[in-house]
Amino acid sequence: MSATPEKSSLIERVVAGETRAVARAISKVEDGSEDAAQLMKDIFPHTGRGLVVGITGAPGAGKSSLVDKLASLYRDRKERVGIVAIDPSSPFSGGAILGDRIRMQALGLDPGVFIRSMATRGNLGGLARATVDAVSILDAAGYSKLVVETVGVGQDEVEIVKAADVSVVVLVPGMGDDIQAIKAGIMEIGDIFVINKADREGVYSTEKELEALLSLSGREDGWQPPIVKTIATESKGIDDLAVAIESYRDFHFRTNLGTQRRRAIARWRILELLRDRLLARTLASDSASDTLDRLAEEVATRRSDPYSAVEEIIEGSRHKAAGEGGAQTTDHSTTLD
Ligand SMILES: Nc1nc2c(ncn2[C@@H]2O[C@H](COP(=O)(O)OP(=O)(O)OP(=O)(O)O)[C@@H](O)[C@H]2O)c(=O)[nH]1
Ligand SMILES: [Mg+2]
Repeated sequence: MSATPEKSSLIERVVAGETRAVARAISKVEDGSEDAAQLMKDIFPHTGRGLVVGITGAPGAGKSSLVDKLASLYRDRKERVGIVAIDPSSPFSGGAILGDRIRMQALGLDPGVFIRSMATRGNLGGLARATVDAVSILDAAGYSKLVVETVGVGQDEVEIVKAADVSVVVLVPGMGDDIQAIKAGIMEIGDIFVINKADREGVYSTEKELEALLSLSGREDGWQPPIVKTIATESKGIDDLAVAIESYRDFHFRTNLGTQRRRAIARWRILELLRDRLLARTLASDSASDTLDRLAEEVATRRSDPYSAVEEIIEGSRHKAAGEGGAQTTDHSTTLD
């Protein structure tokens, strides 16, 4: 069946690049509303044109300042820029949201730039999916550069950056031990490394340390991640960053690695969605939350264990599905048993 007129007009308006429609579509995927799935199905044929740039790094490294300057550079080239920032609800970066708003205020007034924050709070695991969907919506709306900013802590956020066409990791001078600490998490996902705040002491030693680390971790694709030095606050090095981004994209086109990466991203998106859907379906009933509370209590007081608890939930939802779902589900579970 075709979509309702209301829905198809939302798609049409998104594709026409209407800001309000874009905002509404993103809210739908963020809330996980009923018609979000149909919306994303309709959006999909219009995607795949923009370049997705993921920017990650420690709290306060200057990611938003860089995004701001990079966006201005793209605007000078008459490109439309979509920015999705993951609202850092982590205690590490208090006050950042307000700072972002102020820093990006000038951009926000430009109709060629769309800025959206995604909340990490209260998003039951769906953050990565919602963010990637938001990027797809912006892509469909004709934004040719899609920038995702995220603090490089937490699995979800690393996944989000991995789903970008180009991943930029932002460091600052004098991190020393920090480099070691974050190495495990985000070093291997960086296609480009930025040493921002290059106006500060210790740029040289940070660069040397980074070079040493990078030389150890030879990449399978043969790409040598460049190190770009920037001073975001003074708009210095932003051109170099843009050049690095373009060269990585060209490298991918030339070597056909883009196909591999796209396949890996597609696989990840399917699994992410499957996980979301299965979880939502399993916890869909009114009694699910009570059951969860009861099982949590049982595990906490050691009357049960987490494995048995999960088995009980799965059994429960299977029986429910068999009861409601008619012949097909029943047949299926019969063959399984
Ligand atoms: N000295 C100096 N300060 C900078 C530079 N870039 C950014 N800053 C400052 O560093 C602070 C943090 O910058 P943001 O751009 O908010 O950093 P962020 O990485 O987005 O921070 P979170 O989103 O909170 O993780 C601000 O006070 C900026 O003005 C730089 O190149 N040199
Ligand atoms: Mg920021």
